[in-house]
Amino acid sequence: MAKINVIGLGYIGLPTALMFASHGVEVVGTDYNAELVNTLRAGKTTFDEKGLDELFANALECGIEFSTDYISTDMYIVAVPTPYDKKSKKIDPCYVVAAVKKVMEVCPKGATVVLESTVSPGTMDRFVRPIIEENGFTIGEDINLVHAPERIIPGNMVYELEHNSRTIGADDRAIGEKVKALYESFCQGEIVVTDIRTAEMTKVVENTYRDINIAFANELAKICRSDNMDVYEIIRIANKHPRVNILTPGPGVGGHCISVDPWFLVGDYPGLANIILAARKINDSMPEFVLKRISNIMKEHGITDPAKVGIYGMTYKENVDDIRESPTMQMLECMQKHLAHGVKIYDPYVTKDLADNQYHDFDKFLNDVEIVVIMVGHDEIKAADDKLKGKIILDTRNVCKLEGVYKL
Ligand code: SAJ
Repeated sequence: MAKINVIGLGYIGLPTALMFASHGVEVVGTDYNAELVNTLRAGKTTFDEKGLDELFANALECGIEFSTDYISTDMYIVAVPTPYDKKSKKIDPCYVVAAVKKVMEVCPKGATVVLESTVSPGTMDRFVRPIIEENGFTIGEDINLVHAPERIIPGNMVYELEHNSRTIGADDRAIGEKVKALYESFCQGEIVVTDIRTAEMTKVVENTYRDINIAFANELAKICRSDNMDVYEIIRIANKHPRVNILTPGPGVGGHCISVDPWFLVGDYPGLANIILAARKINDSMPEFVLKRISNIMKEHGITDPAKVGIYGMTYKENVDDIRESPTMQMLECMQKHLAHGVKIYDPYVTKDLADNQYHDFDKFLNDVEIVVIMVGHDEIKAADDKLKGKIILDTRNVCKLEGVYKL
């Protein structure tokens, strides 16, 4: 079995490295963040994820190593963030570029560089190939290039790593098949081999499809709110049709994937990516929509003091600890603009102080507020109907079963 160097030990790189290591592949995981590497070396995982601790223990037993150094080997898997530039909406490839440059410093001839990070179509051609060539390597002869975008969903990563289908994009079919065989060490799903540009576009399309579907649900929520219809009941019934599958409305779309990747297409294909842009705008408008709902509910109950409002949930979705692009954080920003200071906030998964008036105790939080705004449907709040009795509740996730709850 090959020895691989996984570059980037975040939400994707770490579980992937652990999975390879647990299935007979010799793995060194590399990250430039020394604190993160030290934590892993001390035997601790760096984020909450179902099954991750067990997988970590297994990988340690199998000999996985962690380092801030890149190592010389014949297979690299790069899983670093790919943000977008807020102004141009185009991909910001700085982390990918930095990682590939570092790989070039240590890799021997014949090595394969696999990029797992999601990138806009053409990124490999525009940004990655030139780095390899600038280092005197001929692609296809000295270095093989592969794009194998990840597809795992936070909250169910370990299961999905083993069971999802995957895409492998390569210039050369034989190299694609070689990398496919490596992933088959743990992946039981179908692995499709294609070219790099198709793999790049396919991944972005998958997340964009989901963003558009959620935007449709969110737009329906707004229409239904304006004319007093129950959006959840309507979607529930519509979805009984064998060819309808509408997703669930919510307070916005967060995370580092669905709320980011569609922008790549908007940035690169202005004038063509129209539905995609509209969907992004609808989803980004949801935190402000929730804010208006809060303000109307306060008026209805004669409440003027924002300190009586408690926001439940800061993460971008349920049962994860990731707050990137989270609707709650977007709403807090909006509140600052409207000078609605004083609201209280709590999330069982967020232990660091990230906002004013943040609580770390659920009961204390509930005790101190009159209105509870459910922004995230963590298991904790789903099981808390008894504790919520007597509160005014705005449930943006449709998880509370009590009577008289306000919905989106
Ligand atoms: N959301 C809704 N309504 C829904 C579903 C989601 O409002 O019906 C919201 C969530 O609350 C969250 C956001 O959308 O704020 C995104 O969450 P998600 O669970 O839909 O997706 P991610 O971002 O956690 O993971 C996605 C997945 N992509 C697809 O399902 C097509 C995952 O498979 C990808 O691997 C991941 O992006 C990624 O890394 O690209």
